[in-house]
Amino acid sequence: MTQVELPAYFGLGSNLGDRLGYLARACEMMYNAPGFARHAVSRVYETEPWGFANQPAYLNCVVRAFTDLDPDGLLDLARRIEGALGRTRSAEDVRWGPRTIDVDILMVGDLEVNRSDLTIPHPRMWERSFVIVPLLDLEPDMRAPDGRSLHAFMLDLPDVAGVRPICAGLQGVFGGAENRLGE
Ligand code: A4P
Ligand code: MG
Repeated sequence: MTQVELPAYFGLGSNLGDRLGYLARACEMMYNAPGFARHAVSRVYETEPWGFANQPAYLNCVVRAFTDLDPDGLLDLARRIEGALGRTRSAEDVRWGPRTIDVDILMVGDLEVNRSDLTIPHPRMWERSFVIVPLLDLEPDMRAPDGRSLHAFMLDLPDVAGVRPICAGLQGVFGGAENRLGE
């Protein structure tokens, strides 16, 4: 059976250590992972912390890649990247607290997943300027769930002024070439 390739969007965030280096290494791992093709990445933004204010500023970006992986394959990749880049989890962790790298699966085509360990689309993505602003770099024609253009939707987000582009640099990690599925 031929697998259908869907566009998958990942939100990457880092607010500890070499933040740009962690984002670049996460992109590199996505580029080298089997089952993905045609990677693209937004600009990198410095963003005010969301959810838990008393922590350093984040760098955020959004990656799009076409994939034939199923939701478990995507979650496994996200966890492998977090593990490889020194993300630790413990019972004392503050919710929405600091981390070397966070990999959230935002959307995968029109797929809907509602499980205890995985929700797609990511349930909080539409509240977050640090997701919507970079997503707009990749998908200027996308519509928000309320039918408005993503641009109009973004302008009404309360903390949009706290999201500032710092560089356009990470597309180079993808070599400018297409990475074919399964190769
Ligand atoms: N999980 C369920 N659905 C998903 C999904 N769509 N993608 C489960 C990825 N994981 C998903 O994740 C805990 C578990 O959620 C995963 O193991 C997986 O089984 P987590 O990263 O500890 O996140 P969380 O506590 O569930 O919350 P949430 O809402 O995902 O928080 P974030 O996004 O991880 O929050 N401020 C700025 N400016 N920029 C940021 O990047 N990030 C956070 C972290 C807080 N504030 C921020 C930022
Ligand atoms: Mg997360």
